[in-house]
Amino acid sequence: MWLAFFSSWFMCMLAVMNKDLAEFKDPIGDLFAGRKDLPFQLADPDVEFFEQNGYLSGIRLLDEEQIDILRREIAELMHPHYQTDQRFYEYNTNESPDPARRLFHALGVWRVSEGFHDLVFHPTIAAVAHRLLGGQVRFWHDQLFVKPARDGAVVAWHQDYSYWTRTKPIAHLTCWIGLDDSTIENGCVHYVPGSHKWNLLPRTDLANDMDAVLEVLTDEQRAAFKPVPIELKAGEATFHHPMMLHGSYENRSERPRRAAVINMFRDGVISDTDKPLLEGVPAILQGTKIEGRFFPLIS
Ligand SMILES: O=C(O)CCC(=O)C(=O)O
Repeated sequence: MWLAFFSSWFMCMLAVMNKDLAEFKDPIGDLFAGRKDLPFQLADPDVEFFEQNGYLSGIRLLDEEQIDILRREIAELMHPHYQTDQRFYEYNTNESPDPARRLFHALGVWRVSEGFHDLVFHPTIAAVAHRLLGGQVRFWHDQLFVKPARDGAVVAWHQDYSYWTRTKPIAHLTCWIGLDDSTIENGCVHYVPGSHKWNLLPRTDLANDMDAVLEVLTDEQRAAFKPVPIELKAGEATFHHPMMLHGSYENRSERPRRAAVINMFRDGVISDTDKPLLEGVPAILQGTKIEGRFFPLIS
């Protein structure tokens, strides 16, 4: 009898543990509930800076307690038993081809873990995105990037839209959130200011040769290739344009560099393929607006 009880309890726990949090189109808890009477507002010079340079950084999103909760969830999410979990759109324990240099990279975390689910609906992210995109905003997908201490791999120079050409028009935005202080030494993100006005560059391996894409730059682009490091305190965010050329070098420090990313687009963006837009998500026919429970409105 005990065995039967234990096994039905265990199955029940498994069902709860494997719940798809995409069913919730609003925050589940109140971890990131902002003050409704005092919504975050960008100043006009910030918007002008973004339009000119393609990024805006140093926006505080998280306090110590929130960072702590998300760090604990990351530690759990990195357990290899998640490798076969169908809720992830992608799950790479190491995206680098070099086993000595590690980059943990996962997409779809919001469907698995409550803190990361609710982060999608963070009121400051929604307010900034609404202003920069000039309209209502939908969640596209999330990402976790973890570079362990000392041996983190690079994230090669790339434009996010080179991964998203199956959606159009270009009306996307990325919010990168540091869960550790990110510095030049531990592999912070670098941007090439102004590169969001360049043409679409080809896609190269994400965690292999840092400079692979530079070979195709025009002379003019090469002259303008002046990367700036985006050093941030844990809990601060940086937003960038989908055509911004960016990347990050290896982690040479004694501490990890963990980051969460929320990718978004303006409501009205359509699918440009009949194939699933994300692994395991029902296809949205080419020419049809992207919406539904996997792409909730966040502002
Ligand atoms: O975390 C990193 O180093 C890279 C992040 C990135 O490529 C992105 O946010 O689009």
